[in-house]
Amino acid sequence: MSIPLNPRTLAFQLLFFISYSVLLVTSRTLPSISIPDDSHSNSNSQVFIWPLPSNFTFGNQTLSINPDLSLAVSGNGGNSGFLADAFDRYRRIIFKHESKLRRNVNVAYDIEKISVVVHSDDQELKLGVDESYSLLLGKGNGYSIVGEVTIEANTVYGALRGMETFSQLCDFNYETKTVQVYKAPWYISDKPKFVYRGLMLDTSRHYLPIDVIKHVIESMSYAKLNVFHWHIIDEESFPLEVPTYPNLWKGAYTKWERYTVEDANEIVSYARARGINVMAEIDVPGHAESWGAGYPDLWPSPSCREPLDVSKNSTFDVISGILTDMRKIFPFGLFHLGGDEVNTDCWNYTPHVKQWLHDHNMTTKDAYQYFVLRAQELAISKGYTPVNWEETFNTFSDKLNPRTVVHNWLGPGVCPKAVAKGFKCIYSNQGVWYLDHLDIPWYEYYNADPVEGITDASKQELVLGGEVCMWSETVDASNVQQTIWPRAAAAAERLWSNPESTSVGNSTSTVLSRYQYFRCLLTRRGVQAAPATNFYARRAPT
Ligand code: CP6
Repeated sequence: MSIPLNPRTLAFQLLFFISYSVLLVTSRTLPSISIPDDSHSNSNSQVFIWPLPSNFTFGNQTLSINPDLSLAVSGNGGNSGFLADAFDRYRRIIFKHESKLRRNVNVAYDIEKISVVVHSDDQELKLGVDESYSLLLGKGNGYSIVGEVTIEANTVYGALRGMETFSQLCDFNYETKTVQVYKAPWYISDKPKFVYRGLMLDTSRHYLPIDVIKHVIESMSYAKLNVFHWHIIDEESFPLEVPTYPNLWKGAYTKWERYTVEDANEIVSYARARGINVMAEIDVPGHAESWGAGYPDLWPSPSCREPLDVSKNSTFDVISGILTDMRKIFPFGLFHLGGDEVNTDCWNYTPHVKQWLHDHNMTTKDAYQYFVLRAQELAISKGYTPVNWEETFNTFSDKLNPRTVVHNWLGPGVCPKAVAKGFKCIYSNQGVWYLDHLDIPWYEYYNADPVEGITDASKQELVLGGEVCMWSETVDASNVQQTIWPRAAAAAERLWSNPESTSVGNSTSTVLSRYQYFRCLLTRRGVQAAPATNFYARRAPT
């Protein structure tokens, strides 16, 4: 045995000594750990885990996994079906080749069991929930309990991320007909860079069936994204059932293209099982024409159908009723109130609104601010933290509720300004993270920096993370997945790993081949991800 001289490696391995001591408390006697001669740390050798873990070492063993791999959960957080369900999903992924597997009773497998240790029994999913985990996978020699892979996490959500990583290490070997892990032993200690790693989906321009939404959410979990921003409603259609105002979904395209409350509940619990928060959006006062199909009074007039009528209290009663209903469906702390692209011109041309503006001594800009702030107060009164598109900040920043999360989209500039004023910010610069812009190549997604232009560390912390946006004017069930993937994955690695290198174009970079590998992983898992680039994928790595 020899100890590598690299101090960083050494520190990391010490870390594992410590986590081993913790493990000792919860499990049985462990052999004393020894450091392999052949371990590599973040070295130039290719590592096909996406997004890349923050810390890892690996070796050069190939280990086989028993197709009847068993799960043992322990720790305070081990007493629920949550991880058993997750493991069942991952089992289906890892042993997808079940029918081709060679099951031989005489074969001894290297890895028989997955042990998951979860320290906290708090299963509340919220922004900033601890998603860190460590993963040990090896055989004998003190790498791990013999014949086990161990995942240790503070929360079930960290354990989920660890299971995802484990599933990415597993590979079906077509010669031996077994599932194998290459480059063992693995020591991984991982945590996300940003707490908010989102994907927005618009279900107003084109309706998306529940199963398609679920498939998008499932695929998000492969890239460790954790916020599904559901832009449910827009000017074109109002597909959601709102019990308090049952005519609102008359604004749906057809009676079939609608989401019931049960559908929405199902989306939320499906996402939660994958560690994904659902942030709903009710975009006001612009982008809301469809509301008037059921309640025409919300329109200032038949010829002025948006922004919503600012002059009537009943407009805010409807918003309040919607938010009360939403609170029962969407437990996530953030709620998106839109506020983007508001053209107030026709308020001025509508006599009763013009009169109201005059009576209140307001310009249309004042009224826009009044509308947004009143909607924010309603959201806050229901227990939500409001999120608004950046125009609200750009137009009246000093007046926004200080709890507002500013959602960037119009280029790179707003987060530095927002955090300088103490606001939290989400980065979605349309120049690099708008998925409907088909001409943005993957490396622009990869190279984007949510904290660009912010040098002060305490200000950088106000950038919660970022989100890629899938507006659906040109996508529906037929092409949504291949428009999202694989480019959303490039942003996902930026948000999870935030690798120092942004030079994906240079010849020593391993990012492109890792990216292509992840794209293939998506397609193997049934996600219709588009080809990564305009040339062919390289030969599969071994
Ligand atoms: N819908 C809503 C949209 C867009 C926005 N809000 C949008 C604007 C410009 C581009 C893409 C999408 N379609 N409600 C902006 C936040 Cl290029």
